[in-house]
Amino acid sequence: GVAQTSTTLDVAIVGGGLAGLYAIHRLRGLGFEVRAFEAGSGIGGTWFWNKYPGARCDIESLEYSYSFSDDLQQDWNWPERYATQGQILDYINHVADRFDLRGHVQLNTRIVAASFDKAANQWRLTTEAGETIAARFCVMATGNLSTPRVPDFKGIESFEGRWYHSGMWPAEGVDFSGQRVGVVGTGSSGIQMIPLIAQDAEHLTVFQRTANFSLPAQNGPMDPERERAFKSDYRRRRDEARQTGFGVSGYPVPTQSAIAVSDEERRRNYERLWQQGGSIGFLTCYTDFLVNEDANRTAAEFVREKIRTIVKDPKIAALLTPDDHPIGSKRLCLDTGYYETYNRPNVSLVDVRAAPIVEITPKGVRTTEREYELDAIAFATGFDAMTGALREIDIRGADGERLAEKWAGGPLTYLGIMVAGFPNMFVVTGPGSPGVKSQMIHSIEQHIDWVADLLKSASDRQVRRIDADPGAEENWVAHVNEVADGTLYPRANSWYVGANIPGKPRVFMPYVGGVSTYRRICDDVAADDYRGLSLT
Ligand code: NA7
Repeated sequence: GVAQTSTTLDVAIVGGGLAGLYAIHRLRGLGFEVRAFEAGSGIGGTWFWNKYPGARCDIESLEYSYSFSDDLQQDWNWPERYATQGQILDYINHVADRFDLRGHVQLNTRIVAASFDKAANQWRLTTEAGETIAARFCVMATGNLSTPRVPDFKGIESFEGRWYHSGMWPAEGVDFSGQRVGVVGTGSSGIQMIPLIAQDAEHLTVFQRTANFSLPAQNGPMDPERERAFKSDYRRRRDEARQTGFGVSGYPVPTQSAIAVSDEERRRNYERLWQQGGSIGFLTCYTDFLVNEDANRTAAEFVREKIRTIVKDPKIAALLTPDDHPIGSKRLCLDTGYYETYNRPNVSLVDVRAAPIVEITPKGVRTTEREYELDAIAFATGFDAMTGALREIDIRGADGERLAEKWAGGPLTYLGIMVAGFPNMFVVTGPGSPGVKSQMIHSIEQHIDWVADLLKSASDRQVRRIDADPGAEENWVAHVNEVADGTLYPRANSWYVGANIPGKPRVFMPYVGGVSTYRRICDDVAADDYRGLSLT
C-alpha cells in the first residue's frame, strides 16, 4: 500500500490552475506555509485539460491575464487577440516559474476528502493515494468547469471507434484526417472545435440539441498599436475594469435603453459591434439588453438575420437559429467561422431535439430516426458546472455535515466565498460569486486578495476559527436570487442553472450584480469588521 505521510500547513489549496497559483503567490507573500494539490500531471487547470482543437479564451488576452504584477503584464506578449489554450498554458507556466510557485504545487494528487476537525481547528485533507494533510485553512480553487460530463448514453462502452470529451482531451492531440467524426454539443466548446474538425475530417456530423447564439471573435494577430496603447495605460485600464459589470475595460457602463433609439441607429450599433468582435460589446451595449425582452429581441433578431445570411441552405440555417432563449442569457459564444462551416460539403447537422440520441452502437450514434456510422465521437457536452468539483470531494463541516447534502437543493454561500458550517474554508469564484459572469482572472484576484486580507487579520488577532453566520448566508443567497430574477438570465436552460445535468436542482448560481457592486460589498464587509463572519 501507500505510505501514510502527514503534513501540516497554514493553508491547503485545492487546485493548481489560475486561482490556485495566485493563492500560492499571495498567501506565501504574507508568510503563510502553503501547498496546492493538483489532480493533473501539470499546472493550469482548465487550460491544462481543455486541449481540444480551437480551444481559446473568449475574452481578449490583454484583459484575461493577471494584473497583480505590472512587470509581468508589461513583459508578456500575447501573439493573438484571443489566446489559444496552448498560449495561455505557456503564460501560466511562465508565471509559475517567474514567481517561484511551481515548487509549492503537488501534482498528480487528487483530493478526495476534506473534513474539519473542530477540536484542532484544522482541515484534514485526504488524497486519492491515501496521504493526509492537515491545514488551518483550506482554499478551494477547484474551478467551475472542471468536472467534465459525458451523458450516460447506453452502449458507449461498445463503441469501436475512439471517443473524447472537450475537457479531458488527449495531451498529444487527435488526428481526425480521413475519419468520419461526430461532435455532440454546440456550446462554446463545440462551436470552437467544429470549424477545425471540419477541415480535417473526411466527414463531420454535428449533433445539435439546442441552437446557440454565437458572435464572431474577429480574432487575429495582436495589433502592435493596440498592444502599445494598452500597455502604456495598463494600470488605468485595470482600475477601469473594476468599475464595470464584467471586469473588462473599454466597455463603458451603458446609459441608454435599446428601445429608446431608432431601429436604424440600433442596427448600425449592432453591425459595428459584430465587426468589432467579442461578446462584451453586445452584453453592455444597452441598459436593458439582459433585462427587457423587447430590448433583447432586437439583438437576437439581428444575429438571427446574420445566421440566415451566412448559412446557404435555409433548412440548416433555420436549425441553427436559436429561438428558445434570450440572447446572452446563456454564455454567449464566440467563433471563428462557425456558421460558415455548415456550407461545407463534408459537414452535416442532425437535430437531436427532434430525434434524440438513444444509444451509442459499436458503429456510431443511433437516434430515434437512424444510425450514423462514425470513426470518432467528440463530446462537447459540458461540465457539472460550479458545484461539480466540490461535490466530488467528500467535504464535511464542523459538525460532520456533508457539503453535498447541504447543497442538495442548490448551493448556499456567503459572498460566494464561505459556507456556514464549514469554517476556515474558502471557495474561489464559486456559486454566489460573480466569477463565471466576469473576466475570470479579475474575480480570482479579487476573491483571493479579500481572503488573504482576512487571513492576515485573523492571524494577527490569534483567530483560530472563521465561520460564516447562517443568517448572513441566507441573506446573501436571497440577494443573489433577487438580482438574477430581475434579469433574463434564469430564462435559459444553461449550465448557470445546472440544466445540462439531469436531476440537478434548478437554481441560478452566479451573482449577476456585476463585479464593481460585488467588490464594494466585499470591501464594506471587511471594513465593517467582517460583518456576517464570526472570528473566534
Ligand atoms: P455547455 O455550454 O454546457 O454546452 C454543452 C452542449 O452539449 C450543449 O449544446 C448541450 O445541449 C449539449 N448536450 C449536453 N448533453 C447532451 C445530450 N445528452 N444530447 C445532446 N446534446 C447534449 O458546455 P461547453 O463545454 O460548450 O461550454 C462550457 C463553458 O466553458 C462555456 O460556457 C464557456 O464559459 C467555457 P443543450 O443546450 O443542453 O440542449
